[in-house]
Amino acid sequence: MARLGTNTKVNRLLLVSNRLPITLIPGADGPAIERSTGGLATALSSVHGDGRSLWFGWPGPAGNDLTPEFTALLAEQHTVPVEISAAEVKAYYEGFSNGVLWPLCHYLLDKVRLDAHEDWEAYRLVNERFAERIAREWKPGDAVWVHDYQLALVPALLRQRCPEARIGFFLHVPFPAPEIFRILPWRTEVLRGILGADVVGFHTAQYAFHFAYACSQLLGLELAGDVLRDDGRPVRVAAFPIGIDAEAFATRAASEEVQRRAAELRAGIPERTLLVAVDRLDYTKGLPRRLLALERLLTQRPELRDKLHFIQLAVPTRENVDAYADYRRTVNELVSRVNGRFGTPTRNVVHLLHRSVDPVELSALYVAADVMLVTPLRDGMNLVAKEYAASRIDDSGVLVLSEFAGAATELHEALHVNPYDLDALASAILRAIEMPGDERALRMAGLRRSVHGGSVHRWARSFVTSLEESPIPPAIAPTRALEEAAQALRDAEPLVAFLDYDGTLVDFSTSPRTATPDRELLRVLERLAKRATVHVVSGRSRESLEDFFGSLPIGLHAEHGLWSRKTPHSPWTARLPVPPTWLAPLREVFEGIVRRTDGAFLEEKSGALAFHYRSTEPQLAQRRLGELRLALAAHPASSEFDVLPGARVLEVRQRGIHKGVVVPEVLAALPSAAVIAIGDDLTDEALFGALPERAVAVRVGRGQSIARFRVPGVREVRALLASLTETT
Ligand code: ADQ
Repeated sequence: MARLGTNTKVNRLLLVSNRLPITLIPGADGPAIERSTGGLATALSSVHGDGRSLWFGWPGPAGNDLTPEFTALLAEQHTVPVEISAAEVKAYYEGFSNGVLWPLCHYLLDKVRLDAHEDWEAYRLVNERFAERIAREWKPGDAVWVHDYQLALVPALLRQRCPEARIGFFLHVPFPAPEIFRILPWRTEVLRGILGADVVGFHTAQYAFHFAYACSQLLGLELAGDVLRDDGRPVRVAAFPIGIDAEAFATRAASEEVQRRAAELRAGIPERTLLVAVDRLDYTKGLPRRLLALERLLTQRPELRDKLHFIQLAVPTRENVDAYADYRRTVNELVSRVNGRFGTPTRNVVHLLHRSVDPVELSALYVAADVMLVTPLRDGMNLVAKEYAASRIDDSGVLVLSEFAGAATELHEALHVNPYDLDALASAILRAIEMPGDERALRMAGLRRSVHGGSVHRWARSFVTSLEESPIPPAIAPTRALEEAAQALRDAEPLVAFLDYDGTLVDFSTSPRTATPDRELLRVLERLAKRATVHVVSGRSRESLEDFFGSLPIGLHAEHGLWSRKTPHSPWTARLPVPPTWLAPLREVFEGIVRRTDGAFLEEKSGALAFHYRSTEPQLAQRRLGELRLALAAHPASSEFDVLPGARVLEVRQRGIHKGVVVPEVLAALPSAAVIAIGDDLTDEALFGALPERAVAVRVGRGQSIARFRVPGVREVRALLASLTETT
């Protein structure tokens, strides 16, 4: 696949975005299409258009009622329409995507609509429709690349339908700090949605870190290098900063037409310094503060009023969202205020052009501008900053750039500024105006090097390469072999079942206290106990297990086998003396560390201590873990306990205690019994390891395991257990 790199493991690339790069236009002379020249269309042009890719998205209102002519046009462009009704545009796009996720990702909390349950429903439904359409088209070997916040649920919804698909997700907006993201009532669903992907890309390493931290804090996942493990499946989380087609901007800037237009523009404002800003009229782009800073500068330096000319190009956007209409009013009022104070009868200082311009006009503005003001309050990347730099082919011009734009992490030679600090912003504008020519040239040369180095084509290819290199997730649907093994067990006599509890018989819940067995589970176990010897082997305390299963005729083993109660009403017995002598002194060590670790807590069992840190900031957690490990290694009784890392927990347990200790004891009384064992995490591997050769070991989920069989989740475990009690 030439345009997708040299790797031929990927067959086709399925691109997915809210809008298609074309809009269908019904007309009196027949149907037509309008091609989008927007950022995403340009960005993906290097991987779309050679016939080996398909693009899924909404082609505009005409796509909801396709004529045969439109269908043919769409197919010709290698696009697949996904219809979105007018009501859904309101709820899914304007209400949830742009009314909730957009302001949240840009840290503008006062604009987030939290009472958006109906809009969330529409968001979920439209995401399902996308997943459905893609699944219908997906074939083994195809890779899928989903774009942006409107479609955050698609990766997981698609993974349910096509477990073996390679799926990538790219977020074009910032991923906010976890403390901000946590506000979202649907935070878990959104994270889980994105985690359906194999590769998750962001513009900066900081956004990637925020995402990984949110997954750790809210879902208990751990980052190793740049990989998060979700149920054993690796999810690569990395920065892929988007670029522009710098060559194309440079060539257009040099063209005669652009040079002429730029010269005309300059001729109209002789002797003046031209300041330019180009934005969508979006409240994240910081237009009001830019105008306020200009007002402050002109107040401090009134002589500049005859020397400055500011063109603010603002493309109308999302005009049906309330916050945008208010914003437009604010901007208009500020422009009038500044012009009212500093304009002259013949000339205004600020010129607000409320429209989109064609590429030649845009390039002419870039070429003519002495100073470019890119001062968003928050921006995923910001392409305007890069386009300006690429257009300054004579190394002139100054870029004033917000430190809250992703582009600031790459464009070091710009004048970085905090747009919330009006004095700093006013000083940065002044410094740009007065910057000596040699400093301008030095800085601009650096900026141009940087934008030519990271082209948009390289961006698209590096993401696709990363996707191609991701391993194909193994299928974990119950197999025929497992069905046959279960069939054999159904007829076997006697039968012994060793069962883990959390993650195996019940789903994990955020609080261990709420993961109680439901009626269906109790019924399944009760029936199973009539035809098999059942043992629940868990890391939980005796009290919890007694509480859950005390009335059932089954064996219970608590704290990973330290305690056992083989039949109901018999006493619990411990395998080793409890509490161990090291428990009290180590508790003090643990408590000392927990006190200094926000979000961490200590769990104490009769023969074990556990340091839980899932709500702790990851770097702090790593530091404290280091301290704890050192203290444990140096402890005089260190040969009497094992240190066991788990999912965001470090446990210290009596040496020699693990789930496997239960197996020989139970089987001593039933040496030739058929055996089944089911578990979902690392501690269950010890159980599997102690089983006789003939046993049927079943791992829940995708994690590494020595078990011969797998099932995807709790539902399938229960079905498997129920099937063992069916009479043939
Ligand atoms: P946007 O928020 O749209 O993109 P930006 O990156 O600046 O922001 O891209 C805007 C594009 O529109 C630029 O290519 C620019 O040339 C063009 N444009 C703006 N005003 C125009 C006008 N008046 N006339 C013509 N063209 C105009 C989102 C994220 C960004 C991220 C991009 C890409 O919000 O942070 O950089 O996606 O990932």
